This record gives sequence, structure tokens and C-alpha cells, in this order.
Amino acid sequence: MNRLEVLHFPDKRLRKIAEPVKKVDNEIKNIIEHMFFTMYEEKGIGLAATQVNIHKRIIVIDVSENKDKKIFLINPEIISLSDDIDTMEEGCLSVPGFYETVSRPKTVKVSSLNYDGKQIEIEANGLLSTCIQHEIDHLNGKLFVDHISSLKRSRIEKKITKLKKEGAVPSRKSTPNYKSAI
Ligand code: GNR
Ligand code: NI
Repeated sequence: MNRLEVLHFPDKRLRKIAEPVKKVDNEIKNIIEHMFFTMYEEKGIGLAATQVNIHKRIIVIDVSENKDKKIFLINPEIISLSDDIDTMEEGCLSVPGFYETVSRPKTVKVSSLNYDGKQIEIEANGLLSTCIQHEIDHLNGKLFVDHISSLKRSRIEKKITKLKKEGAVPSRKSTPNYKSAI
């Protein structure tokens, strides 16, 4: 199993819109396995294919404490979002070392394909809801830093660019503090 390279902000490839999966075949299953491996290795709770330079609408997630509850979404579509808003400290494997507060709808209902190519529905709140919305953003070329002020965003861009030049982009050692996750 290979660990896939995760692209870092402000890489332009993170801005690409991912293409729908046409058929859930072995290639797609293989991509999903490599994405789970990469996500666990990087200590992330989610990963979108866009982040590993695969521009297909695929997401993997595991928000469980024991890292034993794999969730994958293929061609996810948002069916509904709640009016209630939740505020959470977010991080991103593509923006390593930076955490900012982001507000998003509290509950999300999404459709997805399963391994049999059948459509399923998932309703989520809390950390899973935040994560699903964060990952779908990636498939649409959007990052959590697009939800914060442009001043903060450009500061982060400058810092990451500088750290990359020095070859010192921090790798993610620990999970952020999920303030409102409980
Ligand atoms: O590992 C991750 N943690 C996280 C914390 C709060 C909100 C969203 C996330 S997703 C992130 C992994 C990642 O970058 N997924 O795209
Ligand atoms: Ni991310």
C-alpha cells in the first residue's frame, strides 16, 4: 500500500473541480483503499481525492476514536442542510499546522454511491457533519481557509509558502481540539 502525496495550499491543483465517478469498479476501490491508508498515516479524520491529486468525486472519512469506522462517499450530493449553525475549529491536511474557527450548517443529509453502485443516504451532525462538508468543499476546489477572512487566509498562504521554501512544512502530529464535537 502506498501513501499518496498530499497537496498543500496554495497549490492550484487544489482548486480543480473533481469529476463524477462513472462506474464503481476495481480502480475506484483501489483509490479508496489508498486514500484510507494515506488518511490514517497522516492522522486525518477525512481525505478528499482532490488532496492527493486525483480529481474524482471520492471522499474517505473516519471520525471514530478507535479508527475503526470507515466511511466513504462516491459522487456525494448534498440533499439538505440545516438552518442551525455549528462552529468548529477546523484543520486540513492541505493546510498543515493551521487551525481556524469555521461556521457551517449543523446537520447535513447527503447521497452517495456504495460499492454496488447503489445510491445511499447519510444524515450527520457534529464532527461527521463538519467533516463531510469540509470534504465536499475539496471536491469543488474549496478549502476551509475560504471560509475565513481574506487577511487571515493571505497570512496563512505567506507562512506556508515560506515554510515550504525552508523545507519545514509541519506535518500534522496531533488532532486539533474539537471544541464543539462532543
Ligand atoms: O483531519 C482533519 N481534521 C478536521 C478537523 C476539523 C474539521 C475538518 C477536518 S478534516 C481534516 C482532514 C482533511 O484535511 N480533510 O480534507
Ligand atoms: Ni481538508
